[in-house]
Amino acid sequence: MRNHDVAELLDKMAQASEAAGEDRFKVIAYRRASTVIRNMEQDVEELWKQGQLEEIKYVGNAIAKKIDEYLTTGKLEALEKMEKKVPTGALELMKVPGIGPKTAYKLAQNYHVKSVDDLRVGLASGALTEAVGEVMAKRLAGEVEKMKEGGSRMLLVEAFNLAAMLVAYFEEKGIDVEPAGSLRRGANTVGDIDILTTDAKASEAFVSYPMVDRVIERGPTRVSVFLKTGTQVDLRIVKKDELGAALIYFTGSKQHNIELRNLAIEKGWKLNEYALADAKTGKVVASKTEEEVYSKLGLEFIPPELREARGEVEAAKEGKLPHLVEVDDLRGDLQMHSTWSDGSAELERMARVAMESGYEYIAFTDHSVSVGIANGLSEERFRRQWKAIDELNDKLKPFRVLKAVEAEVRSDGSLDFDREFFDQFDIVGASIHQAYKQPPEKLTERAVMALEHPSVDILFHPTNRIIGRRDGNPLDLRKVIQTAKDNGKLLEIDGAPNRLDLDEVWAKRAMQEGVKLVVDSDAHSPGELKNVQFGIAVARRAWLEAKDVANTLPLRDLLKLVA
Ligand code: DGT
Ligand code: CA
Ligand code: CA
Ligand code: ZN
Repeated sequence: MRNHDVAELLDKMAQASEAAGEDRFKVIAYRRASTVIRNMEQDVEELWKQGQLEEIKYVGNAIAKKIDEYLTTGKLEALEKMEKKVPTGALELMKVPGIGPKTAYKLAQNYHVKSVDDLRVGLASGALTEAVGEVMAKRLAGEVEKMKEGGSRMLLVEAFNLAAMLVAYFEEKGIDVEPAGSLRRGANTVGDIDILTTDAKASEAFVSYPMVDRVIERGPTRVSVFLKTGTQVDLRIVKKDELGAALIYFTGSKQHNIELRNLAIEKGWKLNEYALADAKTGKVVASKTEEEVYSKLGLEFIPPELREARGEVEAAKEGKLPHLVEVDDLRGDLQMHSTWSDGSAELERMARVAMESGYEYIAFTDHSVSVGIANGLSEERFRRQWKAIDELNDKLKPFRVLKAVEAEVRSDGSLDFDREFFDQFDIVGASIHQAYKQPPEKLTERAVMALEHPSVDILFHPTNRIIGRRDGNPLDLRKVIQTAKDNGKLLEIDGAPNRLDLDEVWAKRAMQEGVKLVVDSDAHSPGELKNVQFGIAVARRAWLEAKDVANTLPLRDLLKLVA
């Protein structure tokens, strides 16, 4: 799905037009179209292929042409031209709340402020007080500080894709690099990308990477750049003998490192990015591999996803770390959509791709009728779909396509069909999309009603959060978990990269309560089937083992579980 890319492109058009002093309505038009495309469930690429771009709300002829150019060529000439009119740095400055296009232009053009870092320095030294005025200078200093702390983080999938391209680029040049930081820990969002190498050639190769926008810093052991996406990437060049210690250090988390360091101190050693060494003599105890360092500290190897100071050091000491679930443990995927509702691919294409990825079964969970915007299915249309699924199953045997549904939990907690109809599905999932602004008690009641409904097997993406856009519904998740437990129902970890819902904290709690989870892709196109890997990252960060995840079961056992 390229919706995110296209939305970003339109945002950039909006920004560049704004900074270049273009007509205000144009700017608004780009923003509106961007918002719609970012949030819609249909695949923009699919609409484009069908020549239906202008069917999208707020996409007129002019914007449709730009999207077409971008999807055809991967570029947009108008944007490139526009960006040339804008002084370097102005776009980055506009990311600071309080800096509009005029101020950005002035700072970049007349005061040589080319980045947020320049701005920070300029504000701190008082050099920019005249330019923006005293009150504004104070306010901006505060904003810049806030941005440093978090600000714009990317989704795990974005960091993953950028890092994969970088790794491939280095590989082509015969240079080995290892991702570290929050990306390696599989965090939901990533601030910047950290990579490690032992190859000194990497520095030169890195600064000539075509996607680099600006080199922030270049030293013998550290090179930092901004990519054209605005992403910061930090490359560290470390000694071969010190790779293990460096990997631990730069994988973090900071809090995990602190716990390790304290453990080292207890043993009369010190631990830093170079080595675990004797505190007095400096003699190296371990440094080459992570395994050695952990082992000398008396710990089992701790998988990166667990390195969050959530009890993993204690568990590793006692040899009680979980044997974490892996993508390969999954035998099927229990949430995906086809062209019957809002997916972009036919049943058969989705099924074949799933089959090739090694699954034994999948479930199509097209929406039920009350989700009008997602083309939800009536009973009549489901019956027809079942026929198609029966035929497909004959064709793809022994692979099994399950009949399922993503049943909307309506605003009063009821579902679209009666029990008799539901019982003809193999699996029934329930979701709350509509009326999510109800008060917390009402939302909780709806989730509880769904889980108590005799036909429902799974509660999909329980909080309905969209990362970066809206927080999860303020449900009483303790009560939801308790209800799932009491009724033997499943809770989902939805692997769609902007959902990752349940999150790791609640998924772990559900597991500790004995509730089983399912990890799904929620794919709306074949390419999205591999999004289960991000759901698995959440599952691992939640300490889940294969036995805690229902779709690791062989089909027969799974069907028993949901019977
Ligand atoms: P992010 O980029 O905000 O998503 O999170 P991280 O965890 O990737 O953090 P980052 O990029 O600032 O640093 C990467 C790792 O390097 C971090 O997880 C631990 C280590 N590290 C960085 N700075 C420090 C520090 O001041 N103290 C300690 N103990 N470790 C640090
Ligand atoms: Ca990082
Ligand atoms: Ca970093
Ligand atoms: Zn859904």
